[in-house]
Amino acid sequence: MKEELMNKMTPMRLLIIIPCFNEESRLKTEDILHFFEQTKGEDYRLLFVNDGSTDNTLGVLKELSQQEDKIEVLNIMQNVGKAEAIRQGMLQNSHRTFDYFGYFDADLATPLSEIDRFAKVAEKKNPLVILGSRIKILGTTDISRNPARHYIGRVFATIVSNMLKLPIYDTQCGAKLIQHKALPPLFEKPFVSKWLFDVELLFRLKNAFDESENKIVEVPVKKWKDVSGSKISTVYFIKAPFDLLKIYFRYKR
Ligand SMILES: Nc1nc2c(ncn2[C@@H]2O[C@H](COP(=O)(O)OP(=O)(O)O)[C@@H](O)[C@H]2O)c(=O)[nH]1
Ligand SMILES: [Mg+2]
Repeated sequence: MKEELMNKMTPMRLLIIIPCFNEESRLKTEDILHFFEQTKGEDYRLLFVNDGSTDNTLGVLKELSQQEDKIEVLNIMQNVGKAEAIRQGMLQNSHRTFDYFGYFDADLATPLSEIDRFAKVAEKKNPLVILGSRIKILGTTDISRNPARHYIGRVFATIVSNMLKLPIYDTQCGAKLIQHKALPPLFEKPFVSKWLFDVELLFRLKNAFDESENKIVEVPVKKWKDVSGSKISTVYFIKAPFDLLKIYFRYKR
C-alpha cells in the first residue's frame, strides 16, 4: 500500500525517441510544442534522431530544441534505417534514469497525447512493454487506415500473434513504451530486420523474461491516422514474409 502511494507520487519519467529520415515537410512543429504545453508538470522528453536526412530535417529539429528544453536531438551522419536509429537512441541514453523509454513516428500518426495515456497505464500496471494498438471501436477510438494496408496488416498481425503464441492484436503500431530494465536484452544486439524490428523486440522480450513477469500490455490508441509520404516502399510488402520467416527461425525456442 505504501509502495503504491509512493508510485502515485512519483510521476513517470519518459524518454520518447522519434526517428526521422527526411521529415522536414512532415514534422508538425506546432503540435509538438503544444504537447509540452499540455504536459507542463510531467517529465516527458522527446529525443529526435535525425538519421542522415538529406533535406533540412536537422535544421527544423535544432530550432525545435531551442524552443523547448525537453526536446533533444541526436544526429546520425549516415542513414542507418529506423530500427538502428531507435537502437542507437536507446543505447546512448540507457544510462539515464527514465522509467520508460519509447518510440513514436515522426508523422504523428499516433498523436503525442497518447504518451500521457501510456504513462498512466505504466504507472498503474508496471508492464515491461506497452504496445499502442490500432483497434476500431465505435464511439471510443478514431482509427483511419488505408484499407489495403489495414487488411494486409490484419493478416500479418494474426500470423505474428500465432508465431509468438501471444494474443497481440497489433505489433506494428509505431507507438511503444519499454521499461528501463528491459533495454539491455531488447537493444544490445542489432536487429536482423529493417522494418519488422517490432516483431523482433517481442521475440527478444519473450525469450529474455520469465512467463510470470508482467510483460506486455496493449493499449488501444484513441486516435490514429495514416499520414501520406510513407517511406515504406510497396516492394517491402513482398519482402516482409521472408523477413518474418527469418525472424521466426532466428528467435524461436
Ligand atoms: N531513422 C530512420 N527513420 C526512418 C527511416 N525511414 C522512415 N523512418 C521513420 O519511421 C517512422 C515511420 O515512417 P513512415 O514512413 O511514416 O512509415 P509508415 O507510417 O509505417 O508507413 C517515421 O518516424 C520516419 O521518419 C529511416 O531510414 N531511418
Ligand atoms: Mg507513417
